[in-house]
Amino acid sequence: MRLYKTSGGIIVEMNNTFYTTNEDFDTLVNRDNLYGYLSSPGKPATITAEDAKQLIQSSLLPPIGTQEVWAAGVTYLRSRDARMEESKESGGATFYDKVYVAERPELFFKSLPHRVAGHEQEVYIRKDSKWDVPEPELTLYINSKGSIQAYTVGNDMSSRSIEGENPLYLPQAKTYERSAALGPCLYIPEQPINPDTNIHMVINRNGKPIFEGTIKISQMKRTLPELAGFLFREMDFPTGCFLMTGTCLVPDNDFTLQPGDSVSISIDEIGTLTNKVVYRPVK
Ligand code: DO4
Ligand code: MG
Repeated sequence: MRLYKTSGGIIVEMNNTFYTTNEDFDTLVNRDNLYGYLSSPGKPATITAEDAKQLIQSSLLPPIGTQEVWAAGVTYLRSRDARMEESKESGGATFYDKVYVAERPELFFKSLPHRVAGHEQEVYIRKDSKWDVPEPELTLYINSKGSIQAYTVGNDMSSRSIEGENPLYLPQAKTYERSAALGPCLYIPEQPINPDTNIHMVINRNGKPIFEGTIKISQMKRTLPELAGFLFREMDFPTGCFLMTGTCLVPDNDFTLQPGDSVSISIDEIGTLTNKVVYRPVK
C-alpha cells in the first residue's frame, strides 16, 4: 500500500485501486496500525486510477507533516570506510571505526519539515563546500509510540569536505536548506520490509549517467528496530518522526556533485525519488 501527499489531498493506493482522504496527514499516519486502518473495509475507490496518477504527477508534496527528520550514520561498511578516508588528515578517522562496532549507533538531527524537498523538487549543495554527494537511504516513518509503520526513499545530501575537515562540523555538513529529500510516497506494507530490498541510485550529468550503484538493505550492520529504539530512548515525537538509516553507496573520492546534476534513488516497492541539484538561490 502506498500513500501520496498532494496539494489536492491524500491519495491511498492499494493493488492499483485508489481512494482519497481529507484526514489530517499527521493524525492519519500516526494511527496505531496504519496498514490495518487504511485497508479496512468501507474505503471504496473514490478516484479513478487515471485521475489519481494525474493528481500525483501534477501536485505531489513530500510525504511529511510536522515530523522532524533524523538520520543514522555509519550503518554500512562502505560508509565507515569512506568517512575514515575523508577524515584521515583531521585525525577523526577512528571515531567512525569505533561507532561502526559500538552498541550505540550514530544518530543525528537532519531536518525540520520545511527544509525537505519532495520528488522532482530541487536539492541544494552548499556554496562553501568543495565535495558534495547524495546519500541514498531507506527512510523509516516511526509513529509516536516508536513503531515503524511506513518507509520512504531518502536522500541525505552531504558535504564531504566540511564533514572531513572536522567531525564537529557534522551539523553544517548535513543540515542546511534542502539537504534532505523524501518521497515519492509512504510505503505501508503489512509486514516489515523485506531484507532483500534493493536501493539503486543513478546520478545523471548532461543526460548521461556518471554514477550508478545498487545495494541490498540486508547489508546494513544494524537492525531497523534497533535504530528506532535508540532514537526513542529519551525523546518524544508527538506526531512520529522520520529516520534515514544510512548510506552504502558512496561514489569514488574524485566525484563531486555539480549544479544541474540529477539524482534518482529507487527502492523496490516504494518508487523513485528524483531531485535536481542546484545552489540555493540568493535571496
Ligand atoms: O558521520 C557521518 C555521517 C554518516 C552518514 O550520513 C551515513 O553513513 O549515511
Ligand atoms: Mg547518511
